[in-house]
Amino acid sequence: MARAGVADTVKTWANAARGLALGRNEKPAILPVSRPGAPNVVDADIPVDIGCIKVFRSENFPESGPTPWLDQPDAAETIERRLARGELTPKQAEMCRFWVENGYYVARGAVDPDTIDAAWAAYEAAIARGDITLAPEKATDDDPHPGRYLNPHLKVEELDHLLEHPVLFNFSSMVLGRRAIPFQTIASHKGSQQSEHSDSIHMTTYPLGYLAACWVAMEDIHADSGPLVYYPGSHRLPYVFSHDVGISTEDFREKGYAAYAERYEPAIKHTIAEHGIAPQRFLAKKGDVLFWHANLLHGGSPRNDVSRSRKALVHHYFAEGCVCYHDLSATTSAVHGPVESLPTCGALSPDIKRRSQIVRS
Ligand SMILES: O=C(O)CCC(=O)C(=O)O
Ligand SMILES: [Fe+2]
Repeated sequence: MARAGVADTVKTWANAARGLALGRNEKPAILPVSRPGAPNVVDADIPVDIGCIKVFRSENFPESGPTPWLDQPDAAETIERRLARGELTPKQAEMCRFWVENGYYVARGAVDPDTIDAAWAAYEAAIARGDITLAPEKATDDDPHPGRYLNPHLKVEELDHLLEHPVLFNFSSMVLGRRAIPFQTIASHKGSQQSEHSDSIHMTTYPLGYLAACWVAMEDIHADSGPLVYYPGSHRLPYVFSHDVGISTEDFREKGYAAYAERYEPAIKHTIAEHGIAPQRFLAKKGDVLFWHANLLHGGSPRNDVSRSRKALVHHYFAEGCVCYHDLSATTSAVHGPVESLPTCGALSPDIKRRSQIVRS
């Protein structure tokens, strides 16, 4: 996208953002129809025999649709058509239009404070019991807060229930256009200070774009705690994968995240500067939620005051009917179980034309 395009969009939609909110009483989005009896089938225009993919990196998959409905060139018309048919409420249509342009959405007060407090207390109790052990991950010697924890919902029932919270699940399903399936959760006591990135290099889908994330503020977020930052409109820039920035499978195996810090992070900083996209900070109140698109650039801003906590819970959902893997580490996602159980995509189709198109790498 041209430099002016993204910058103009950002200005236009910064105003529109005010006043848009998904209240608790908002009618949930109409769920996409899921095909009964076919939960493990990959819905891609180009069939791929997943069993033949030996290295799960984006360059080993074909460029295939379908593109998520809100990323398609006719998204605006589709939204109006669904609105006219009563499949979307006027408010949901407004959210979808905002998503198309900006790649994020802020839902103020989406989760009620009592639910938040109960979920966080249960997380702390699991830590106190020793069910969960947090690494110190000290940013400075005097950093009093512990590190992040991956997939706490597998240990804490209250966090597991939050994955099905109607606002979080329905919004994610609405923008994905398919049923949202939990991919991963992350709980944190403090700011991540993570460099800007798109989640798609870490959590990748085939076909591309079927990931949606939400960040739930588990307390009021102070400006000096290192709030989440995001770059409106950046989701419309091209996806950048390991291959695009010269990180080979061996590079990651040998150097790990040093290879990512060396090649990927500077490339993304360069892209942001080149397109002149201004960051926004998520200065949330407890229970506010920020949703973002699979390719929206975001990160953790510097923690100006390390004594301040920044309690948050992130959900990453993928959509039913896609393959999930990790481009950077070239591994399949645990959500699929062992590789042998990965869905084949058209490989068993009775349609010979479809079978002959199967890509084998
Ligand atoms: O919480 C943060 O600062 C960043 C989180 C993030 O990038 C993610 O969970 O995808
Ligand atoms: Fe992220």
